[in-house]
Amino acid sequence: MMKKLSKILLVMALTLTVFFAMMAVASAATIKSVEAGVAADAGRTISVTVEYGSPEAAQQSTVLVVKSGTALATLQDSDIKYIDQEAVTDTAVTYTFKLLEADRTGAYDVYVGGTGVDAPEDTSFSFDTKKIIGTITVLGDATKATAVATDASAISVNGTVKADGTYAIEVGQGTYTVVLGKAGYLYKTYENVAANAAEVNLGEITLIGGDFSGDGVIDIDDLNGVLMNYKGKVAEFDMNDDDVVDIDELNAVLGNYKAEAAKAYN
Ligand SMILES: [Ca+2]
Ligand SMILES: [Ca+2]
Repeated sequence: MMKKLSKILLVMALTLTVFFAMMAVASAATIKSVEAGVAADAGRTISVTVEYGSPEAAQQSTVLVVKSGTALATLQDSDIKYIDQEAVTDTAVTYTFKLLEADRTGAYDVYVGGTGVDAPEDTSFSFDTKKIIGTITVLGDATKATAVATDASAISVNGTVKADGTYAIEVGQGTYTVVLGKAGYLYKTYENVAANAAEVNLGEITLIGGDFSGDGVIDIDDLNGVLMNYKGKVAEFDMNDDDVVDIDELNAVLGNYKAEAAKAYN
């Protein structure tokens, strides 16, 4: 980890040196093309091709990628999404790279330069945002339901659930595990959801009530919880948001007793 950080700091220092050097010698650098999401894993592979006036004019080429709007003057380590340097042996240099999975949405600025370049040239690219949508049916306030998409790197994106139960999770292109839930209900899991279209609709699901402990099974813990809080105003055990733990909750536990999240929705 420290080694990696040191390397980043070293490349940063080199880059800043290059940026300063650019001001001293005048020459031309042109970003010929920036292509984002052209490969099989579209949305992650970026290709930046830079053309220089001559190989001698830009002995070192540098490319820096940051989120759009990042101020270079106050650049932090965490702002750097990609940075690299190449020796220029031709007039064109192509960088092909991937961003982290967490950085698959939104717009980015690309800066290129080199020794012998008068000013860093910049351009930008953006990834398409995909939407995972559907409808959650629950008793009471649907806006208290949750819709979360998690990628292979365990990075999660929270969606929004409207009062009518419709939800939308905005993600970058990729494959996700989507979990829908609400306090007092068995969560519903969708595995391997491929977000590869503008909208991916998971359809309507009615959540099964009675899991107040949130452990994915409706059992004695949930029954005891409802009985101990019976006629109480305890939000944790109130699945229909009527401000009382009563027959509704008891019926849900008894009616769905022994139901498990992993099987109940199949
Ligand atoms: Ca439970
Ligand atoms: Ca209630």
